[in-house]
Amino acid sequence: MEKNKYSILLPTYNERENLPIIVWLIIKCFEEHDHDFEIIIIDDGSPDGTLEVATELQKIYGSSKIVLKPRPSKLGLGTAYVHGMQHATGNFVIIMDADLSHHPKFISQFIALQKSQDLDIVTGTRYEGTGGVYGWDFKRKLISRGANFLTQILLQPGVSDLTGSFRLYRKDVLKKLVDNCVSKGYVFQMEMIVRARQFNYTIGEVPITFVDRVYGQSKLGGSEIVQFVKGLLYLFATT
Ligand SMILES: Nc1nc2c(ncn2[C@@H]2O[C@H](COP(=O)(O)OP(=O)(O)O)[C@@H](O)[C@H]2O)c(=O)[nH]1
Ligand SMILES: [Mg+2]
Repeated sequence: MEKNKYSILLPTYNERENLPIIVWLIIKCFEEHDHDFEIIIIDDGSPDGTLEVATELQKIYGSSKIVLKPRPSKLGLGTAYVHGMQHATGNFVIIMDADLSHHPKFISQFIALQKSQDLDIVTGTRYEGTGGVYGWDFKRKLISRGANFLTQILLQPGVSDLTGSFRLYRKDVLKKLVDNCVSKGYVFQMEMIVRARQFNYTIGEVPITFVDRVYGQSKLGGSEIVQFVKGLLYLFATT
């Protein structure tokens, strides 16, 4: 049997403090479990010099492990994933935030679950079992819960965390989903799961703890919430 390779997509915007730590943790996780991997960093011209830090990391760990696919300016998270995916050489793709909200220690559980049930997608969940959210204020928790609750009612996707962005995909499955997704921004994560259900892909869930970023600023704003509701209603009307 051919060995699996995992391509980890790390989109970054102003993550110079977080990047060395997350990269170190990812590498530690993969070396412990002897999985083949590459980390693809998609930096969107971060003014804080994240790309220079990434270049240093590439010198340390080598260009087969750290792949740099920068873009000149902040073009958004959705297209950052697409851009990264186009350069992925693994047969599996892992998507996660670079701000340490997603701990790489969960990746081995994602991989084990995928293998045990031959799944197409494994998604982290903050809303099942031992999963949880730490460091968010009441408003942010309410928004996330509300978005998940609304989506559960309208679309019944059968997955407990629809807005999370810590996931593992078979690469061909991810490609098919991306080709069929219409939304951009935060609603994109939810649409991916809804489309996956449409195509009858198998989805597993691993409880994760999500810890709010310590360094830097979140990019969630009011316009993202409006976009989410619009996208949700669009999917409700069309699927
Ligand atoms: N390449 C790229 N990365 C982005 C962009 N916006 C956010 N990110 C990264 O995407 C991840 C999630 O963003 P974040 O602001 O933490 O979102 P939040 O956790 O939902 O508040 C982090 O690793 C960010 O650095 C963008 O426009 N381009
Ligand atoms: Mg974050």
